Amino acid sequence: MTKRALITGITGQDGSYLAELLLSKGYEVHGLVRRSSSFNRGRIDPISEADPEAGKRLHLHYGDMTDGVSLVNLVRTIEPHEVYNLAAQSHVKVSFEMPEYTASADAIGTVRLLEAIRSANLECRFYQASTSEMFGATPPPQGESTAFYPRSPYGAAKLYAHWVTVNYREAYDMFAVSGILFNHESPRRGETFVTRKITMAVARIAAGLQDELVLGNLDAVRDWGYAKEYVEGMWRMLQHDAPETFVLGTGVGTSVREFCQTSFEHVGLDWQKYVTHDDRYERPTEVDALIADPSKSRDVLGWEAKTHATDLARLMVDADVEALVTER
Ligand code: NAP
Ligand code: G4F
Repeated sequence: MTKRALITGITGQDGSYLAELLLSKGYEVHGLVRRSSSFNRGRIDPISEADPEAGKRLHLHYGDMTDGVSLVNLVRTIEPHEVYNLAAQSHVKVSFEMPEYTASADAIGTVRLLEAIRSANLECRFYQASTSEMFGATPPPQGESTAFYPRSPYGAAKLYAHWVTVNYREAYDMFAVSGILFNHESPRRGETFVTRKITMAVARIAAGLQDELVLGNLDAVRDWGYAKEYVEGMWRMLQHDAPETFVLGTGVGTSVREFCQTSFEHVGLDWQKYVTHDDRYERPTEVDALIADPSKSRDVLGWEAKTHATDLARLMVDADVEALVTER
């Protein structure tokens, strides 16, 4: 039997890697896409171009996490065996500027989707893209039983989504899984997240196209892993024999400053000559340090991060250097 999966957020970093993974496993993949006045399929169009046969099993549908009717109709039409809820307003700083929209898309959007599945009476496994931002001010290491203390409207919205996922698991016996993922990056990372902002700037500075990189807090510590590896962890969570909550991370903390240093050094440059500071990139409340305790995922799912921050920075710089060469 061909398994059908529905991915919300398929046009994003994780959605595109997950779609590739599921197609490579023989799934029929359905993706929810938002209507946009400009092109927003740059991460997924190459999937069908690279493998037209797999592309025939990839289907895109318009919808929005803020529009419950579109979710109900989609779930009833597709009757998916697995739903991966990756769609979100995922930028922490932006969530301070758009708290209400962030809550609607990230928190209420999740319960809209869970209700769409429940009301359709489907035997369907559900994955919720939860985040280490939910730990916020609680010091590391952070694992499945660490107390939550979100520090942004994004973190608070995701915490609601996490708890409503756990509640639907307990109240309705749904196979609803919450994957609490620490930061994961890649050459497909959005350009306003700090790692990609740094690696793109490094490539441009090395090519003589830019002379400065303006950043905010350099002291923040994050547990940065490689997104391509993390989508395998999401899939494993839904293949496990019981619905649970799992943390994915590398277990290694790296500061923004260190990530900068590694990225600039990779092209033979001294970061201190190029990086300047502007308060506009600071947040009203910051999350100082996120470092995972990923032992449950290792022991139960056999999942382990292979790529850590140093190699990740180098592979992202290489990709951005290469992209500039191709562009020119
Ligand atoms: P991303 O690149 O920002 O992708 C977000 C996706 O959500 C995009 O496809 C976006 O569509 C879609 N989206 C946003 N608002 C929507 C709405 N109202 N209705 C429908 N779709 C909407 O995020 P990501 O890095 O791949 O992360 C995937 C998920 O994991 C997110 O939920 C994020 O919060 C969570 N997460 C990420 C990390 C990380 O480090 N990357 C860590 C923990 C958790 P457009 O392309 O049209 O904008
Ligand atoms: O790259 P960031 O914007 O990622 P952040 O806030 O950790 O959130 C990401 O990871 C979460 C998982 O923990 C996800 F849930 C979330 O969706 C997103 O993917 O910022 C990382 C750190 C922050 O401390 C920030 O203050 O970098 C600091 N930073 C310093 N200068 C900057 C900048 N961040 C951004 N985006 N831009 C700067 O110029």
